[in-house]
Amino acid sequence: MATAVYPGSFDPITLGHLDIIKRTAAVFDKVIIGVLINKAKKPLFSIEERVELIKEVTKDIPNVEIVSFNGLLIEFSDKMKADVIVRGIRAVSDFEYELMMAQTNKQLNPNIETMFFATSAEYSFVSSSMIRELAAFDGDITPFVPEEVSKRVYEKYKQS
Ligand code: COD
Repeated sequence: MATAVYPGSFDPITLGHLDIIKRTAAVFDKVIIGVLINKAKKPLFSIEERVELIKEVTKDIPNVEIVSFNGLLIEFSDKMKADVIVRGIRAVSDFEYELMMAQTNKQLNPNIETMFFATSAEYSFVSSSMIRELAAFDGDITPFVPEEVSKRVYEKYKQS
């Protein structure tokens, strides 16, 4: 049984993330979505809110599990008994950081491979930071995130 960890901040989850999750779930027996707790800057959504949103938008994918984590990704992946860490690549600009991370993680634990999924063309420019910025200025984020997520993002900015 092959298990993949798909880690990220998911602040918030976008259709780009969801596309990678669906494609990973089609290849691996089990996908653990690892949601990072400790971020240097304050996230828009708390860890509980991010996990809840991911649960909601992945509820129809049976082999997905959502787990929050703190500390090193490679240690979390080992604890989850993962075979592979999955990352999405949108552009060459993603590649340098991803390569460094993959090589560091391989050095720390040679038993866990990193695999890259190329973004689907329609989501190649979609990122959580772009969603937050658009929403902060009341731009239309509905083409880029699941409906439940767009509602929650707009609510957040109305509250602040
Ligand atoms: N299309 C395809 N892929 C996408 C898209 C899109 N539109 N948007 C995002 N993705 C991919 C990203 O490339 C990434 O692979 C993944 O989805 C998650 O993205 P984010 O932005 O939510 O999350 P990141 O990249 O900020 O997550 C970083 C980690 C939490 C994985 C990282 O900081 C980490 O592992 N931290 C723990 C400490 C650690 O171990 N550090 C690494 C030491 S080498």
